[in-house]
Amino acid sequence: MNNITETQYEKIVDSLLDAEQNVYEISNITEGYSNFTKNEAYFIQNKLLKKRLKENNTTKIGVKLGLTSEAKQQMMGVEEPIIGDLHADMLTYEWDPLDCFSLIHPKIEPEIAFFLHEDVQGENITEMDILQATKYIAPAFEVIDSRYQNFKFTLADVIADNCSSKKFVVGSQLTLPESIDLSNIGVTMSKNGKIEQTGTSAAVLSHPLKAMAWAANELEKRGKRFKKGDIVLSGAISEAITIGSGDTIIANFNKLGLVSISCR
Ligand code: OOG
Ligand code: MG
Repeated sequence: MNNITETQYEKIVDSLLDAEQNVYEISNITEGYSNFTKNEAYFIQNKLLKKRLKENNTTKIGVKLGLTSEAKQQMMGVEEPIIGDLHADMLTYEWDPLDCFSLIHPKIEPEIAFFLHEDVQGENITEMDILQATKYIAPAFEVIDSRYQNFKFTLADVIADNCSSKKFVVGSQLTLPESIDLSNIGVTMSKNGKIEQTGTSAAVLSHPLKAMAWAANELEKRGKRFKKGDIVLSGAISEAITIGSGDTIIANFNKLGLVSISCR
């Protein structure tokens, strides 16, 4: 334990929020505080989210899972995913170009979004429980924009930074979750007409519903939960790609349709 004082926690939160708001990179928090635990990281994340809601005058509209793909976990040397919140001011629309000048070093990744029409609560939440609570699924993009230098961080750093979340876009085609096999949805992601990444939903903890059930149980342990009305991003299906001004990115999901965004 680092025995971080209340004042130090506040300084950390302020530095993360200021980096996001004023678009610059900061050093990893773990450089100043070694042996930073996962619990301390979620404690900072909670404080950051509370302050962000207030300063940006926004609301929580969902949850994001991260590092659900084995490839990403291996890269980070971790064995479990991470969870953050989505705020209303992070939602952007396909027809509204993304302002890349307000972003630090953005990357984009394809994900399956879940729209929940019931709270998910209780012990040992199953994939079936998630399916029941899901009204629709849709193709989505997450724009991640780590506040850390060169997009480099430890697990504790990225959790504290609300898991690099910045923006997200949901495609307009909605699908009933029970109408398709979610275990193997192929995705191709192109930038300016050239395919840059391909993947399958099997990369998301072998099945997105498994990732969702894991997250619901993990949230429960920390006094949070999936709520009726939440949009949940279930984790990247392929590696993220760098985006910048002038780029148009399209992801084509087998059976689920398309999602696209342009950057100005
Ligand atoms: C961490 C966030 C990862 C995902 O879907 O795997 C994430 C990062 O790579 O910056 O959002
Ligand atoms: Mg993501």
